Amino acid sequence: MTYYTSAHWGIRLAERDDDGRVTLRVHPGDADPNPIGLDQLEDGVQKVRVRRPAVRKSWLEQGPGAALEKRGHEPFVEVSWERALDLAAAEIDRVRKTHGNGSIFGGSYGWSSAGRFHHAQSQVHRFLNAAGGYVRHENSYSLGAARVLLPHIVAPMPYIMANHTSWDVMRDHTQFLLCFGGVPWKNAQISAGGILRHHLRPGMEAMREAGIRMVNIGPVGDNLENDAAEWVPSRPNTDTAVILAMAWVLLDEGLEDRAFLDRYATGFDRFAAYVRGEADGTPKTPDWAEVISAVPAGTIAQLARDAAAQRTMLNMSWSLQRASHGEQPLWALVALASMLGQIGLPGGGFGFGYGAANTLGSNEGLLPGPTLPQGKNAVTDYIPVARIADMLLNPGGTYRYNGEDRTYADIRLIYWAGGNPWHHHQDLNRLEKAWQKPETVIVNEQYWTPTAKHADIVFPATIPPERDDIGFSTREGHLVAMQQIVPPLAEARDDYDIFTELSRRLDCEETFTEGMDSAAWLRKLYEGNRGVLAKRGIEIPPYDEFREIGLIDFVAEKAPVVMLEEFRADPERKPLSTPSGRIEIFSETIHGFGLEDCPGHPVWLEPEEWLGSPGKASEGWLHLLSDQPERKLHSQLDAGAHSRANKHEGREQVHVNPADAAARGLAEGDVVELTNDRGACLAAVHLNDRLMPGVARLSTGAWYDPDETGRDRHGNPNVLTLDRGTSSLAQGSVAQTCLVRITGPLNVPPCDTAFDLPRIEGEEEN
Ligand SMILES: Nc1nc2c(c(=O)[nH]1)N[C@H]1C(S)=C(S)[C@@H](COP(=O)(O)OP(=O)(O)OC[C@H]3O[C@@H](n4cnc5c(=O)[nH]c(N)nc54)[C@H](O)[C@@H]3O)O[C@H]1N2
Ligand SMILES: Nc1nc2c(c(=O)[nH]1)N[C@H]1C(S)=C(S)[C@@H](COP(=O)(O)OP(=O)(O)OC[C@H]3O[C@@H](n4cnc5c(=O)[nH]c(N)nc54)[C@H](O)[C@@H]3O)O[C@H]1N2
Ligand SMILES: [Mo]
Repeated sequence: MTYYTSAHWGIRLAERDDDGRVTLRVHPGDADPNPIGLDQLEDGVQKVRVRRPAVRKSWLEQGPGAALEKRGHEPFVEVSWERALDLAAAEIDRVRKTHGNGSIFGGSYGWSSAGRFHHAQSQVHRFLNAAGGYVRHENSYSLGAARVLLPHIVAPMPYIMANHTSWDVMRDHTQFLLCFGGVPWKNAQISAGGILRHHLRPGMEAMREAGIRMVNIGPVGDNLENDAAEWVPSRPNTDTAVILAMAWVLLDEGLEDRAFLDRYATGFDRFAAYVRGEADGTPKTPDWAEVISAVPAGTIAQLARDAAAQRTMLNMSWSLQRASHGEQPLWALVALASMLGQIGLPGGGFGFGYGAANTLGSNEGLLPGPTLPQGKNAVTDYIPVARIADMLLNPGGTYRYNGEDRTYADIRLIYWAGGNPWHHHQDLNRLEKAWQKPETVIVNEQYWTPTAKHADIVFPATIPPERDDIGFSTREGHLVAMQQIVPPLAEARDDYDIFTELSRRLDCEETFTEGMDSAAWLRKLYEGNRGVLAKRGIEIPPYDEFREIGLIDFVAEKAPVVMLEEFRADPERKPLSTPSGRIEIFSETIHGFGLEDCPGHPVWLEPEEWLGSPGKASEGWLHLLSDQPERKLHSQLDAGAHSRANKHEGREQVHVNPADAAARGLAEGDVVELTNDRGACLAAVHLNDRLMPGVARLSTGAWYDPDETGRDRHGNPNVLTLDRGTSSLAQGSVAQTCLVRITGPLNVPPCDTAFDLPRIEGEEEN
């Protein structure tokens, strides 16, 4: 028998042999499949599953708030489901009655299931809403700066995300693809909600065959999928300066498209005055930018002329806005694209994130899909997602966000389902302190992740191959009937069933379940979506037939996409949703917020720490990039064979330029310590001459594994990263702004502790 399952890395076929053993395979209809997750059911991964409900020992013995400094570092006691559910429900009830629902943090950020019903984040939000509400989060780690900035200046991120000019259009029309941060294939392996067909490699290959010139400006030379591409090394976090200097050249040589700027943009003159240096006495010339970025002035000037002379697509990686003042490079890019005047033309304008996920550049249909309604939240309070440690450490503290003065809640209880803050948050030693503030932490997890280990009550959750679901993602061309392939491991339960039991104990079962079990919900969500699609003239079979055929391919809905085409065609009748209806190169709204760290138009502001800080480079500091890992999705399946094969003696590899390694007496495979004021971790050296000297690269995803001193043994860059907001406009994560020292070689044993289970004791009978 063949069944389907699905994950953010792609649709998988499951085959069961005569002995009942299940093998996962990639989908044969995918031209460029990847092997992520094929090891999901293997022993190495199953070994780190949570098998039974567990409670932190001191919490169980002494109650909420006990021995908080031990959270994350003490044994668990396994208890029955009844006992664990009773304890959790009673604690949620105590907290909501004593402190109010505004003291429950249920933000629960993270990339849980591709299945649209068993999506843990949607489940926990629906449950907490039913139970009276919770403090939520806004935005994402991915796009913290962009999601706040873009609606002010051009269009909301969901529009931008879903309407990138497609690969086929670029192949036919683009002449020059100029990238900041590349178009990395490794990241386009995934898409939130799953993938039927991967588009990046075939798309880039077709562009290469069409002879389209490609240039990547950035610290890393191997993240443009094209051997013929040119690499212009630049210091991390300095792209804004390069873009401003390109703008200066266009102005200086009269190459800006005045007609476009007049008709489609506002505020260009104020920006131009800044670029010329009329405002601050510093013209943003290529010579000025060379000192900041290390890109030769002549190269900057020529790239500006080349961009103006032909059909040019500018692309910027999402990572650039995950940095100190991350609003600026993106705003500057939109300003530069406006000066080139090709926005809305086939193959021209700007892209923001080609290579960040499969969706960007897809020509699959923009279709609605099934989603679990989350109900109504009676609590209005929220935080920008990456401000979690700030909130926990400063209850009642104030901060600015998108023009508002806001106050942090006083959080007593955290509920997390479907995320891993010990993967995603910056400055983990700071998070360690913050995490000791709430009296109780409840986590639903499939695996004994560091987050599960940092909980008081852990509920074991099922994985997608253990449950039926519906896989869908817009512009990914499919609806897939995800099947239960194997029974739940040990005592694992679906998140939905866990929340059903809790809601019964909290007198909100009817609100949470509406009287339905999972099977009934799946049918309802599918049939509802079938009706919506039918109104658009798209017929799909009834639910039972869908479950039998397994996969619906929307290949007929494919059509070329040109971003902002309608706006260009008729800006009066199809204005943008910005206050002026046009592209805001100067934003009165943002200007009106009066923020020093994000004024009314794009500007160069020094990052909080960078290679240009006085003395830093000469003192041997390196800029650490912590990019997305090639062999996994964040921290997921880090224990699997595919991820482990890229580790050296059980550790993550830090890429360094051979010159930097030689200067420190380091060779391939040496174990080194990466340190700064915030923390330390170990990693194994990998020499890479496609990395700019002065820059190191340690991909994220290694499970946090601190020794007694707090030094991470496994190679998790987030013990080093900076926990600050991009600016008081967006308060996004600044993971890519980070200086470190690298020393070694160290004589230490291989890392074999990262996937250890916590100490688990059986419950005493009495
Ligand atoms: N230094 C640095 N840090 C970064 C970044 C960076 O570039 N550099 N990038 C940031 C970005 S963009 C992101 S999106 C975040 C990602 O951060 P996360 O999304 O938090 O990372 P994941 O490892 O995907 O965590 C998902 C967790 O959900 C669990 N899970 C999956 N499915 C289910 C389910 O059905 N039920 C339950 N209960 N649990 C489930 C998984 O086991 C896993 O532990 O990291 C951020 N952190
Ligand atoms: N395989 C895999 N794919 C993923 C993910 C994963 O975990 N694994 N995560 C997904 C998620 S949640 C997200 S948000 C996206 C993120 O997508 P991105 O944000 O694009 O991903 P990164 O890998 O952090 O960065 C891409 C490249 O940007 C470059 N870069 C970093 N800093 C700078 C800079 O200052 N200037 C310039 N010019 N270049 C710079 C680096 O060379 C880096 O390789 O990826 C998604 N795709
Ligand atoms: Mo992300």
